[in-house]
Amino acid sequence: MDHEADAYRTDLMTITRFVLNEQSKYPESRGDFSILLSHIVLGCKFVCTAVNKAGLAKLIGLAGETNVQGEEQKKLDVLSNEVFVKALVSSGRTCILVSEEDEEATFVAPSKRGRYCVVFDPLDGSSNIDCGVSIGTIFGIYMVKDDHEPTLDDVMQPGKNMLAAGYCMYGSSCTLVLSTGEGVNGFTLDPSLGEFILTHPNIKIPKKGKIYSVNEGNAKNWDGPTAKYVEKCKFPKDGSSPKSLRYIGSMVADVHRTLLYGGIFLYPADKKSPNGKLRVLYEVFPMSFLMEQAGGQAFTGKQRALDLIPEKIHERSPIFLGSYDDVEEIKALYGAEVKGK
Ligand code: FDP
Repeated sequence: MDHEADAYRTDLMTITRFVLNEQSKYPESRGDFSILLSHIVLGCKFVCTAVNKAGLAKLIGLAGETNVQGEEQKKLDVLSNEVFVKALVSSGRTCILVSEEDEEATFVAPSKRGRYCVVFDPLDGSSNIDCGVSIGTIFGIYMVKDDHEPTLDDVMQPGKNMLAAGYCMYGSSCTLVLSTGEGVNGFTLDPSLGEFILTHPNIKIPKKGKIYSVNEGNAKNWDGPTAKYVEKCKFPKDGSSPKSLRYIGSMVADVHRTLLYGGIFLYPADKKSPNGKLRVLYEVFPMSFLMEQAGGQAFTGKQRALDLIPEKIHERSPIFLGSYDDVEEIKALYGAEVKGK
């Protein structure tokens, strides 16, 4: 890469410009989606700043869990949730919000209501906050079915009905990855401009990867196909090299690496958690949507992940997602088990 030329680049494709360009392809569009997205972007910028300051804020808070103004410090995930809920409601473009942090869905008051439903995890991987590991926000966007009073059915739709999905990773840089159903694009926050700039256009996941990513501490409780698959990754019998293991334990970071480098990310079912750990609406669906849009696959152990129809807003599902060929292998192992029964 020509870093010097890069530093003087003058034609910057910001996320706003990118989305407006996309919008201009649809003359009938009223710009509602662009407005909604600008509110999501604002939430991401706020959380990015808060995450960057978290270590410092904690040090200040050590004097007695209160900040300099004498107010009690809010936990970062609670704070992030408040920021996103307020930004989304004030956009005037949403009608139902489902957040990982809130037990019940939020129905937006009629005076501020729009046509979009947003499902999100404001700060995923939050058990990693205190040690400075990358964490992120994940979101998916649906549109209400018809002109009717919004109900929970509007969000209990299969992931394939999402209009858009994305995540923002708060890591060594702040990266927002977005798909509106026409490929996947990545934007990096330029802190001096306060703008997300297109840095990863048209992301395609390698067809096959060299990395597997799973919490192997759960291996004792895995089912046959998952155990066989991981064994194959470590001791391939076809003469290929073993895969490397990388597991951060923060979904956004593990999925981001998988998207860029290829390979497979697994959070399978096990004897203790028959539905796995990850949540369908705001973890499994958005990440599966992005994987498919990048040319990969996402599978639950039984079906294409995006075909699942959730019955509860915080439902969980096992998930295997990543490079097309790697997911094919795990599908074959589950398929063979079904045939053998
Ligand atoms: P966390 O518990 O830190 O919030 O679903 C949340 C999640 O992190 C994911 O981000 C991550 O992939 C997964 O849980 C990690 O779970 P394990 O600790 O069981 O591996």
